[in-house]
Amino acid sequence: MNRFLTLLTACAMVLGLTALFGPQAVAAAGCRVDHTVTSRWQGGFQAGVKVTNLGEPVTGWTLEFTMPDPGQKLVQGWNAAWSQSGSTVFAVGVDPNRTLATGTSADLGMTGSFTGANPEPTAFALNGVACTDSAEEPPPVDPPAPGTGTPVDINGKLHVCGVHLCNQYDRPVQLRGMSTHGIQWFGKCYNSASLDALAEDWKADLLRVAMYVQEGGYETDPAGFTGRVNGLVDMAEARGMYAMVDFHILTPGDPNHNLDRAKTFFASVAARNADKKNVIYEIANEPNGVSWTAIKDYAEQVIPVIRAADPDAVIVVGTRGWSSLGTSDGSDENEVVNNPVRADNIMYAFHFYAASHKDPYRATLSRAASRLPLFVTEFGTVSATGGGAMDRASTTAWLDLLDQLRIGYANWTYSDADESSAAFGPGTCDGGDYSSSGVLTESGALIKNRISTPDSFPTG
Ligand code: IDC
Repeated sequence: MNRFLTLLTACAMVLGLTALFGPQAVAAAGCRVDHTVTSRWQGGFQAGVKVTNLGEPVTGWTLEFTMPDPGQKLVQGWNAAWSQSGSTVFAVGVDPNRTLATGTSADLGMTGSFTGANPEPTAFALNGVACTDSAEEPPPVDPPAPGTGTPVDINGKLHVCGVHLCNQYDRPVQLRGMSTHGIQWFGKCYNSASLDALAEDWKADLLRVAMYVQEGGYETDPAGFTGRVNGLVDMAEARGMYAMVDFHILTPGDPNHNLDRAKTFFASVAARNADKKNVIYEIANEPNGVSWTAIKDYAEQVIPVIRAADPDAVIVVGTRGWSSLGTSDGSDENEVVNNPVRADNIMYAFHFYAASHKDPYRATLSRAASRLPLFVTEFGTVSATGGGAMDRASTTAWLDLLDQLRIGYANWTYSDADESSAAFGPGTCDGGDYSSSGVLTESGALIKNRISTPDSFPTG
């Protein structure tokens, strides 16, 4: 090859690398990868890959790795832009993972086909620098027990100030966390290991405890369910998280059907937990097929029962049309603005499922946010059935809006239910691992990414 051709080849290589890594990419000084094949089926597999940047911040980074079996093919990847060339797979960081600050991670996942015996990827490199592979390391030691610096330590007892939830410094805070699934079905998912993961890996501020009243819930064993809720309040408290006690009415949708049960339940739970700083009461999950005046009437009977035992806890009231502020019934926030519940220190619930509820619902929330204290006590990234495809664009639009308005939220669900709204793949709760990226679903990875970012709670 003459000198000109050699020079041309060298230029082409540099241009090719620039195209691959992007002009802003900086070589990472170190990285670590945790990967798990979460499921396998005939000829196919799903894997989670969590990459942690241990070096300088990188923007527009590329993670590459080898698929050792020549028959392997990338089918689909998420939380990055994925491609394959020969046996090498590339994942390029895109928003919200485009920049990886030092010490932060991106939870990626993929499905692939394979023909050989072993679909485990190997030889990971971030921007060309080899990563340590957790599969080849001894297991990590337990993180230190949480002490100061937890959400409850920093914020203390909460109260409503104007349209915001405020902390002990009278400054607005946004709590971000997860909802359990129905504790009558998924109790196995709420244990020391899973709550450690929620507090330490997810950095959640909040655990919402969904206690269904019907469907095998509270009405079948009032004392047993009251005890289980109290146990979860204590487990959240031990980890510095707020606990939202959700009286999960759903079918029938008129909360007055359960009025006596609500009074009995809340009298007991509020008396027992009155001295705690971390409890928020949610008195009616999703009223439906019922007027706002009937919901308000229920609230004005239940709230005094809670206040008698625990005078200063924040209470959240469900709203008409499955807690849509009436939107799903063709109404809007004005029915509440014009006829609010007569009580102090209360908020109103707003729920959405991102694939079903879009602009008209975002418009309601945006208007209502300057008139009413709101808490998104439940939302899903998927359709209102709890299943179907995740809607990433709509979820992102919603969460950006909630961040901007400083409205707190809890995602449905921190569970391994066999439905796309669940954060963990089926079977996760039968084992003890809630931390590997491989145990997360597509929804779980997206939500964990969002809520594990620093809170920056105001303290002055
Ligand atoms: C769904 C669960 C599903 C269960 C069903 C009936 O995901 O496993 O079979 O309830 O109990 C809500 C409700 C919440 C729903 C969820 C998804 O608050 O209970 O959970 N959803 O349908 N409102 C809108 C959606």
